[in-house]
Amino acid sequence: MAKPQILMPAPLAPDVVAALDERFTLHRLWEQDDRDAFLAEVGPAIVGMAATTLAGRINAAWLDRLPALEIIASFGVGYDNVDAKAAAAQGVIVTNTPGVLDDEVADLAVGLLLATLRRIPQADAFVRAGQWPAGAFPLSPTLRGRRIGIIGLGAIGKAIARRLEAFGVAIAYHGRSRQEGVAYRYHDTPVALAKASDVVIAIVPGNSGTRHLIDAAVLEALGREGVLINVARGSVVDEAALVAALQDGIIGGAGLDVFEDEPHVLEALIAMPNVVLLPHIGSASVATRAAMGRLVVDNLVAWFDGRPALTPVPETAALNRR
Ligand code: NAP
Ligand code: 8YV
Repeated sequence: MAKPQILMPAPLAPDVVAALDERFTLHRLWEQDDRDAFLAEVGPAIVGMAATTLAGRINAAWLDRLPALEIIASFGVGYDNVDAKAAAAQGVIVTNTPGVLDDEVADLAVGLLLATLRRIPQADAFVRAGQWPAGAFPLSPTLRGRRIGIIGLGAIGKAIARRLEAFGVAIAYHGRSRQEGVAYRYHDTPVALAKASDVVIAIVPGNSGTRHLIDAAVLEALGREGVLINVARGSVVDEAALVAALQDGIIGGAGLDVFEDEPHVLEALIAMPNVVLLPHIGSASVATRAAMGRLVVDNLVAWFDGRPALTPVPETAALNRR
């Protein structure tokens, strides 16, 4: 029997490519000189896709070129790189990679928080620049006594909160609704949470409902000593308002793993001494990226073995029947 034909628009890790090569006929779009001509030729036979954020957004225009498509297996728990509603409308299942990266991203979020408050990267640069013999590194702000507000108390938000409990800090949260059985204090708006917090950590999905959820008003409410940590998506924070708030002393600092125009970071942010900048590495350990890659493969294998996909996104869950 002919193997199902899978399209990979942009490269995933070599072990993912190898696993898909073994089980499917894999088309590597990024290797094609004339991608339009290639898609016109193989598009009608494609039944599955292995997607990453590197491929740009998989939208209705993509779906039109792949009329036999059944499933898009996306690499990452956030799936803002795929128009899941358009996929659902065309009967295409979308899967993501939840569950296998929660602890890794939560570790990074806590590390970024400490790095931002205690100025760890700046202290490292100070030693390397040979400045220590000339005098001590300036004293930093502290995590002690801080109230932490988490925007998005989902799987990763809860993993962050569990870690922060061990640091002895007060924790509160905001989401669209209060969660049953959660002991942390709930605030029904981001502004109310920011007012009651000294640090705000964003860990919501990026979508039209969360775009610029953290705006000038939230930053104003966070206050002069306040710190923003964004490990969610760049679109969640109004970056222009953030730059203004940092420049004008409206908040005290920020730790950012994600940006509005990745991989481009505003020069204004790069120039600021009270900001720690990371290149979207929340899940980026060898082990966790491998687990995410395996889940991409496992979703495709399950579906083409005639079983339901393992981790469909909510928008397409109703289609996941075999
Ligand atoms: P999740 O379990 O689905 O949790 C998402 C949380 O966000 C839920 O608690 C949800 O609560 C809340 N939320 C959703 N829409 C909201 C809105 N409009 N306003 C306020 N809260 C809202 O997702 P997760 O696995 O924790 O991942 C969260 C996101 O983190 C991903 O989608 C991705 O964008 C980002 N992420 C980043 C990295 C990185 O490398 N930096 C790595 C992994 C994930 P309610 O439903 O109660 O509102
Ligand atoms: C990935 C992420 O780096 O899972 C997510 O939502 O942001 C990260 O784990 C990213 O999706 C890979 O492209």
